[in-house]
Amino acid sequence: MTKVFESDRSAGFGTQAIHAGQRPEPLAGAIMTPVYLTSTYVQDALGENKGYEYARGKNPTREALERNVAILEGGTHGFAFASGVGATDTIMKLLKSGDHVVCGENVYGGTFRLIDRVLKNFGITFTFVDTRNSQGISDAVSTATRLIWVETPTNPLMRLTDLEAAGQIARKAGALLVVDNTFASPFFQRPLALGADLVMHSTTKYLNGHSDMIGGMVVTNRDDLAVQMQFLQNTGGAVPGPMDCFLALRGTKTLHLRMPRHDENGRAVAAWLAKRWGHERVIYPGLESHPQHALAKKQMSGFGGMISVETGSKANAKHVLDRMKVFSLAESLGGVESLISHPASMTHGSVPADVKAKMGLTDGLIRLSCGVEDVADLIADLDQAFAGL
Ligand code: P1T
Repeated sequence: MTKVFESDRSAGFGTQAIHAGQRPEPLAGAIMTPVYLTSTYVQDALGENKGYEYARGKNPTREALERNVAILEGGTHGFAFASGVGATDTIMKLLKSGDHVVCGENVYGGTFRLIDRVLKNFGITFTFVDTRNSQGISDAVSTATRLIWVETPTNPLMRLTDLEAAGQIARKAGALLVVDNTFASPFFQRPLALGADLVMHSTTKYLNGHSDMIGGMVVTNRDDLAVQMQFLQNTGGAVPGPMDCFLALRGTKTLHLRMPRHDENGRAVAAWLAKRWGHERVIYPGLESHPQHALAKKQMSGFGGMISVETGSKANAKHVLDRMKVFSLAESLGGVESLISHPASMTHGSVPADVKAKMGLTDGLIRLSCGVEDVADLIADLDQAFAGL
């Protein structure tokens, strides 16, 4: 099981981002954690080994990443997965037939698809609620509820859940609170400190930050859950390869440098869009016009680079998307380069039309992931793309 080095806890976030979970490699002192490309480990004698038996169970590169992200999230144990969805799938295997889950109605489309097309077939029931309203979460809880799943801010509607309130509801219900912290990253939001039992990430996004791998992560500070996650990680086997772990680990070393720039660009682009297109059509928790701006300021230390814009129609969305030059039209987010997407047909393409309509995800919505380029270029790009609208 990958437990953090306790000595890493005392440092500041930037020092932790660069060093936590890593020690100079013992053979030559290499400062970078080696990529342990191996499937197995030679044993000293029958029943005697160096703590490593087979690489599905443990890999030193993976362990360094797991410790690093666990520390950044303020947790004690980390578990890396082959994708964010793989992490979600593994968390759901903590459940059994008959269990009930309260889930945010607006979650990543792949999370919804996993629930709707796969997990429902295993006798687990789900109630989808608008988790902006804590009372709604509470009302959905039943005696069978074992897990509350929230994304905050949500993908793509940028809605927030009051994590302290959700944590209290979960504790009262004897259920686990799981928070998908992908959009905020641990630099801006630490769900474990606010009452979450498990934090989940698509490592693919801000943690890696360079759009060159797919990965997932789960962090907890509960020893009992860590034992179960370790068992499920090894037993389910959705583990990342060591090269992807190396890339993610290299990415986290600059998380504290990248996030303030994503945030700075996000704020400037959101302010420009609000002026150009109308405050009510620009969804960014950092804008005072965002209905949950006060909560965002309370539980997040920054707002990041994700912005959604209601263009009013699919034709308007297409007008903008087809003209972007610096922003690339692509799925994903959180990389150094700016991306733009059409959630209704891309990330949330597998969500049925009536479900999208209920949560307010329209064909006119576009989503921006502001990268770390020069903000003047991002705004100029939007200016030319919105021309004519
Ligand atoms: O793509 P993967 O690493 O499997 O992560 C899934 C996932 C989980 N949670 C959130 C909040 C996510 O945004 C994602 C992946 N999202 C995209 C690919 C996207 O463009 O929104």
